[in-house]
Parts: sequence; structure tokens; C-alpha cells
Amino acid sequence: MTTFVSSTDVPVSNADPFGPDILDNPLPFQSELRDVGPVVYLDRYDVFAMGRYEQVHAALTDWQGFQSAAGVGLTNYLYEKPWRPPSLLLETDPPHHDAPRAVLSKILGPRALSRLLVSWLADAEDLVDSVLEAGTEFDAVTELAEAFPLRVFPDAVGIPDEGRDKLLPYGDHLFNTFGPANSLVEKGAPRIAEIAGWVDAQCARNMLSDDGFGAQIWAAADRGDITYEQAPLVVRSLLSAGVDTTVNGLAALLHGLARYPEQWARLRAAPETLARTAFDEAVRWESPVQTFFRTATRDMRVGGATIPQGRKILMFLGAANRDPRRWENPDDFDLARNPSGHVGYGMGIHQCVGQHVARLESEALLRALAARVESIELAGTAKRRLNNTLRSWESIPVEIRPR
Ligand code: Z7Z
Repeated sequence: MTTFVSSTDVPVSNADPFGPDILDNPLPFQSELRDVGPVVYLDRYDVFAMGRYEQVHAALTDWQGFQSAAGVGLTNYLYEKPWRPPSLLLETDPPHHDAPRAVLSKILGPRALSRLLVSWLADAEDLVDSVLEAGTEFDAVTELAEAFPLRVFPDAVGIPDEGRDKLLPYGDHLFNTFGPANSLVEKGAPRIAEIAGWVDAQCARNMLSDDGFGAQIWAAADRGDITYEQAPLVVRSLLSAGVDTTVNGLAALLHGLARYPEQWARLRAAPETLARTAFDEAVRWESPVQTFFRTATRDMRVGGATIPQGRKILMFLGAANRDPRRWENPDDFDLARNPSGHVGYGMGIHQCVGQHVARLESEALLRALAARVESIELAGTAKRRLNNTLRSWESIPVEIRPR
């Protein structure tokens, strides 16, 4: 049990939010975190934490007060060396953030992506057909949530086929490294040099197809919108943040639909209109990205507490997305609610630039499923995969009844 000891002006918790118990089921801790105050000090890691929607939202939209350039993990780049060259999007702030962000916003914007829907729908139909042909009981994680993004996204970026099996372990390790150097980070360490070397190599211009997101990033360098030095790192951002996040968003969605048959029925009745809301409700409800850090650029006053300059603050997106101060029946997965305003993609200038890609993947997969599947039910115990940042599934056994 967590104990909250009152100190000067900030409540203190000795809980370990990166320990196996809380990672396995973070909800009780998150509820305590919200209730004890707008800011809590986590003495194990010597960092501050926020779990309420109001303060998390406010901090995310204040990039001048809460910077990203010192890293969004526990490692403070003001004092410690990052394990890989910092991302030009994630780990920067204006003005350096602006050009890479503008380039990716355009390439990954809804208008640019609309050309992909038809082919992604065909891919989703083909995938769902072959899964159903193989049987009505299967693992929704490997067969759908992982299989579909891996089928369409690397092609859309334009990387070669060889080595794509490294994308998921790369993301799993990267998202672990935003937390402390615990056993989850150790688990990924032996292979990371090889895997990261492969990822970096895919970002070179000559490795990329000539019509994908990757080629478009290099074309932006030709136009002078970003430099040639920046281009490969921007491609790396796609390969870093574009796979495991979407996979776990889809897994959360499929789990929600299998667990709440009435929500599946609702979706099936109106897939064209509900497919997008469904993904966002899953991102709110499960928050595949549970947490990340910001760093105070000066002494910051929040809810009566002071966060001193240079200190790290852990933002609990998952807790904010289930804050009863903001959401009605926050623990319900409910396609009838309007989930907009959730902070599952972050908020403000760093808000997920790939969210339209993720939504499109989800839309294609859900429409293919809705047209072919009558019912989808859990057929065994779903298993979590622990990660310092991601709310992740190892397996979700399901049984479906075809239409
Ligand atoms: O640019 C990048 O490499 C990148 C990596 C990770 C961008 C974003 C993320 C990320 C997304 C990190 C959500 C934490 C939470």
C-alpha cells in the first residue's frame, strides 16, 4: 500500500510507479495520486508527479515553464548524457522544435494521409480474412494489434523488408528507457546496440522507397525546410514512436470491445462514424502512453506547491484521462462519450504528430472487422507486458463469431 506522508507544502509518496505491482495495475495508485493533491513528491526517484487532469493539461500546454529539451524520461539531460542522440521532435522545444515539427505535421496530416485509406482498408480486409480462415480463436495482440501496423506502417515509411522484426523490441526498449534503469531496461540492454544500429541505418536516404514518409522527409531537406543532418533523425522519430504506441492503442481497443459486447454492437451498427471515436476512447481509457516527464525551467507554482527549477515532473496521462473531476464514469469504456480533450496523445505543441496515422490504421482495421465479425469475446486470460511507459499487452485470447 502506498503511504502518503505530509511534508512542507507537497505530499510525499514512497510508492514506485515503475515497480511491477503498479505497472501491472496502476489504477489504485493513480486514484490515490489524484486524491492526495495536485502535486506529489515521489521520494524514491526525487521527482514530482501530477495525476489530475487540470494540472496535467496545464503543464503540457506550458512548454515555456515545463520543458522537453531536458528529456521526457527520468534522465535529466541538464546533468546526464542521453543514451541515444536526442529526438529533434520529442526532446527539443522552440525554436529548434519548429522546423522538424512543421515538416512532419504536413507529411502526417489528414489531407496527406487520405490517399492511404483505400489501400489500408484493402490490407485490413485481407489480414482479417486470413486470420478468420485460420480459425475463430486467436490472439488479438499478435494476429491483429501487432500484425496490422507492421503490415502497413513500415511500407508507408518506406523501409526495406529485412529486419522489421526489430521495430517492436526497439520501441519496447525505448519506452522502457524513459523510466528508471530497472530490470525492464536491463532486459532490453543486450540487444539494443544491434537493434538501434539497424534502426539508424534505415533512416539513410538510399534505404528508403521513393514515395514514402521517409522520402518526403528527405525531400523537405532538399527544399531547405530542414537540414540534411536533421533528415535521418526525423525518419528515426517515425520508427521510434510510430509502432509500439499504435500497437498498444489497437490492443487496448480490441480488449475493450471484447470485454464490453454492447460497445462492439454499437460500433458494428455504425463503423464509418464510430471507428475514429472508438480509437480515441481506447486511448483515453487505457492510455497506451501512461506517463512521461517534463522539467521545470524556473520555480513553478502548481496548486499551492513549488516545483523548483531544473526538477523533473512525472505527468500521469493515464491518471488524468480517468480523473473523475473531468470525466463522467471515467472507468467505463464507452463509445457514446466524447473523448476529445483526453491527454493520451499529450497536449500543446508536442501533441502526437502521428495521431492521424494511428487513427487511420484503427479505422481501416475496425471497418474490416465490423464487416466480417458478428461477435468478439475474451477466450482466456489476457496477459500484460510490463513497460516503464506503455500500458501494453502480451496476449489477448479472443473467440469471434463470423458474420
Ligand atoms: O521522436 C522520437 O523519437 C520519439 C520517441 C518517443 C517521439 C515521441 C516519443 C514518445 C511518445 C515518448 C510518447 C513518450 C511518449
